[in-house]
Amino acid sequence: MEQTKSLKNEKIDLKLGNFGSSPATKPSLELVDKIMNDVGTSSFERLSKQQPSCWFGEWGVCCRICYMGPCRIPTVRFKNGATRGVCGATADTIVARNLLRETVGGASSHAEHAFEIAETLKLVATGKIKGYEIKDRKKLLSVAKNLQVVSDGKTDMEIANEIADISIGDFNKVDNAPMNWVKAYAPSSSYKHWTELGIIPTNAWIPIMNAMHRTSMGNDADVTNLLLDDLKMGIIDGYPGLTMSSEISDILFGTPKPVSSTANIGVLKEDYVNLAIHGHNPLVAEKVLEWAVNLNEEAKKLGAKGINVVGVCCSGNEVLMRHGVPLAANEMQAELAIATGALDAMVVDFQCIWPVLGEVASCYHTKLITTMPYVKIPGALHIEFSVERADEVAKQIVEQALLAYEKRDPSRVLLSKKTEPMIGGFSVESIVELLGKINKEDPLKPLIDSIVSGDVYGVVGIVGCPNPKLRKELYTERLINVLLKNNVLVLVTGCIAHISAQEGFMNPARVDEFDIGEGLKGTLKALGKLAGLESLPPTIHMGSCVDNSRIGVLVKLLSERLNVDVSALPVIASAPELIAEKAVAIGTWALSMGLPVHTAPELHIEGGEQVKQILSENLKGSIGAETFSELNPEAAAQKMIDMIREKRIALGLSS
Ligand code: BF8
Ligand code: SF4
Repeated sequence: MEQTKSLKNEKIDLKLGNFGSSPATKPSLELVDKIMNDVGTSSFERLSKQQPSCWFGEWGVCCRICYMGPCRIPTVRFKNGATRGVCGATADTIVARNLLRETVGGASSHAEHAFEIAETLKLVATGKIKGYEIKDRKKLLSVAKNLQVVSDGKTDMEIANEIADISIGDFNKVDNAPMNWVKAYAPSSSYKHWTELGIIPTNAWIPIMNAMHRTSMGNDADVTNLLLDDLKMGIIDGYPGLTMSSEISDILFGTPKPVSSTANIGVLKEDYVNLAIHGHNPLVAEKVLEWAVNLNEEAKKLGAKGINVVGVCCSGNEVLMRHGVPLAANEMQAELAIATGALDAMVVDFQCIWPVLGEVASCYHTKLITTMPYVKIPGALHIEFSVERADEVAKQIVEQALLAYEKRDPSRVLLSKKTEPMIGGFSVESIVELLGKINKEDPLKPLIDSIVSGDVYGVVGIVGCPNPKLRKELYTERLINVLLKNNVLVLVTGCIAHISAQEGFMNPARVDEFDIGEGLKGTLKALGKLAGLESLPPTIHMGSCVDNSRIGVLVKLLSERLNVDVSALPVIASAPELIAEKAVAIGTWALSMGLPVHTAPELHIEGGEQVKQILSENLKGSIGAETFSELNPEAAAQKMIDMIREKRIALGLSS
């Protein structure tokens, strides 16, 4: 701690932000010193070296899609300079094209994730692979029903085969019929708006190709036309992306139920072989977990007490939700998990895996193992994964962790023993089951009653990432605090779930410790008792980022049960520490459904007056929703509460 004290206040603040403010997380601050000493770099150090950041990029007015450029438009901010690119593109055209390309990046990530899982279901259903099976028959039947697959008289494999064909077909069909997953899972009011706007996709791949085409040099320059396509890309993200991924993963691996676990870097254990699972693909994560169990005795032969599997970012959320694997680190903390010197291996698949991890791992005994043919990282050991060879590959990965354990240098280990208890695993099914204990015939009614009475004033889905730009201010924790105080039910996913768990917002035992509004606290306690807990946790963990689909399903159920437009519900989506294009795509999907969407930092649209006008104003007239940005978390929370109040008044509820 000597060194910490010797640093300037500003630097200490940065460190506080990195691990949250709770007593459980404070000991981990030392890791920031350690990574600077051992490796010479950290996220905050790299961020500081990027300052001042380029405002053209931040405002979205830099275009580099052709070699007459790069072009940038200073006149959106200053009096002098270019008003157009060499080709004549205006600031608004450039901003709209850039935004659409960001959304394509996110939608492509989620679509490929879904496609790989749908292909796996096909291989399982046709008996072509052995390592996976249908674990959740109930979910199989419910997905079949949603997709209008007749189940009667068919075997599970036949049903699964039809689901797989429909899912894969949604990517490669070339007719003009709406995509099956969109028809099946979109809220009816949203579907109606999309039909009127003509933005229902018929296929996942063609619109992605078209969006890249139309945003290349010399094509679509019409801002409204580009933004309509942006909404379509959001729909692609939502259904043949998020929803297909979660629903088929549930069929293959089980639908989550409430589960106890622990969070924080302290979940790494000195006397165990520590193996972290990082990325997003449950096809990899589930197998590695299975083989860690299979090879547990091998660890004991090496003198360890066993193999301790821990989760990082969304793969962590996947295995937490289904198996209670502890949450070690969010995306931004992955490098610090390695810097403990106690992590023997980190296996990664796709998305949110920082290239720096190779360099960090090479400073320790840690084996960083890449698995995807399209995600290789200098400094990592590549063991290529395929579902056909899943068992063999997962075994090799765990064996690498065992080999690395023997090389661990105890003198370089810095571990905290502090962990934070948590409850996760809230699928829609588990929430409905819980509410069904109050009203079996109409399980949503108790939740609706709580909203009507104001005990639950509204609902905010807080999703996305830990952004070093805002982590230092503890943006997410502060936002959650204000919402809870005002009786707003907070649903979380992704890395926000990690932040929330580390802060204690998922620990039912701390429900009296936080300043939670009496109505919400009473509701959490009453529902918790029904679940056999002292209370539900202050924030409800609904899963990984693809599991935002679970929030989408809940929104669909509520709007259809109440027969109101999604935009009328007192529900808001927030990405308070936005990083990834995926988060932009998820927000675009939420917006397209009719939910107001808050982001911080602001989307890269500041330089596009018309773009801003459409997203923050005009869309209210068609889909009933808007985007807004607010960099102060308390002000953002207040704005959400005000919006919820307006919606409540419009619904005739108490304000
Ligand atoms: O998909 S929350 S930093 S890990 S993008 Fe990435 Fe953001 Fe974390 Fe999960 Ni989601
Ligand atoms: Fe410049 Fe137009 Fe080329 Fe963009 S497309 S870089 S604005 S010339």
